[in-house]
Amino acid sequence: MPEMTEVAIIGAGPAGLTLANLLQRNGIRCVVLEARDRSHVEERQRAGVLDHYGSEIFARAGLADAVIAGAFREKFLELRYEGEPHFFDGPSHAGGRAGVIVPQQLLVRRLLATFLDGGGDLRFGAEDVALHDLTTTPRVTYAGGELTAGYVAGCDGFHGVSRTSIPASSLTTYTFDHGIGWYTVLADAPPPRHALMAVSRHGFAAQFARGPQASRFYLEYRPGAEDPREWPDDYTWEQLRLRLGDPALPGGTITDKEIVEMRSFVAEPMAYAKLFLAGDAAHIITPMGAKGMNLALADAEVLARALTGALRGADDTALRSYSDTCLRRTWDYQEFSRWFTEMVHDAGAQDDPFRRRLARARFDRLWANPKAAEWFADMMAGTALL
Ligand code: RFL
Repeated sequence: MPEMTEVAIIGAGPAGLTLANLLQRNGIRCVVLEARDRSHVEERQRAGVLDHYGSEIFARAGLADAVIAGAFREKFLELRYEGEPHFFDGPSHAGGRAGVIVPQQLLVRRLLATFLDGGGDLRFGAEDVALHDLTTTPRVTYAGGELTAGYVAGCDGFHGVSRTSIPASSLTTYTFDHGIGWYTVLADAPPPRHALMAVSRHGFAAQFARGPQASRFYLEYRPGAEDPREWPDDYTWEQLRLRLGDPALPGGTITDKEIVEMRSFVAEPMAYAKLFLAGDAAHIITPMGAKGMNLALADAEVLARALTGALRGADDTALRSYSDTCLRRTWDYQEFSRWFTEMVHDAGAQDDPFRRRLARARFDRLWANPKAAEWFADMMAGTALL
């Protein structure tokens, strides 16, 4: 006989673990199936910014102390234009609201510990997950077991099995290639005083804190014309100094190198029968604007509330509108991410003076027009939809 649970959650990333914790607090039984082992999940370095809306999700659930204790609040974003600094004071334009720096792996580690300490059922190394009978009584099989569940939450990222279990005829997908490439390196190098993005005729670059002695850098590159994975580290540092306009930028050991696909993707609807997609399983967004992880958390909160209503209140209204609710925020953030991407990349475009001037106008508006500044600060804080 297969085991029974109320909600089967596929994937223990930010979306799956947030959902698991919120359901646990609402007294809903759930089982999390994670393909990888615990150390892999806990070590995966990716996002670093929890926006104001994201941190409020944990505050609302009484999880702030467990999950975001010690995180420091971001005040300024430095937008450096050909070496000239411009400081954007987000909190002062967004009623004091701002994001906090929380490395994704720390968030994941804390969510994992909180769920397990509360008696949560999380199965690592659950390979070959397959979903069956989604329109009747969902069944989930995996190497070593089988579950039946009232509902399935597909939180298994872009390459997971959940989205691909939906018949193609029931899904519309949108993909957009931003036509640029990003190379990211993690380095044992002192973090910047403020989150830093630099517009330069040599290409875009950015630097973000990833701990007291660690920075994540991003460098634009031309896909197809160059492969930055072949760049010697010295050349990477030379490019960073040039683009950040900081010849004295201290170097350090580069501990990780990755290509970030500057691609956006949305699957609609985010639900099929008793399967609900959350996070990267349903949408991916460029890192510009730092919304990927935050969208995953926002989906998880909406889904937790909707599942609780259906399972405890016998009211599936919120579950039926789950996809529409989450897609509104998803498209809003996709547009914001694209707007931001154009502003900081086109501003350095050597080959297109018209686009370059448009991007500069977009940039200047943030300092010249308080309403534009307010909108930008609200989008950064994740509070524009409130
Ligand atoms: P995740 O984090 O991919 O987690 C999915 C989990 O599902 C597991 N899994 C499976 N489990 C069972 N069966 C299967 N068949 C499975 N297939 C997969 C995986 O092992 C994994 O544990 O998705 P989730 O939870 O939706 O969270 C999404 C976020 O991780 C993602 O949006 C962000 O990391 C994106 N992102 C950033 N977001 C931000 O908000 N701010 C940032 O600054 C930021 N920087 C980044 C990023 C993503 C990056 N990469 C590499 C994609 C920087 C980078 C470099």
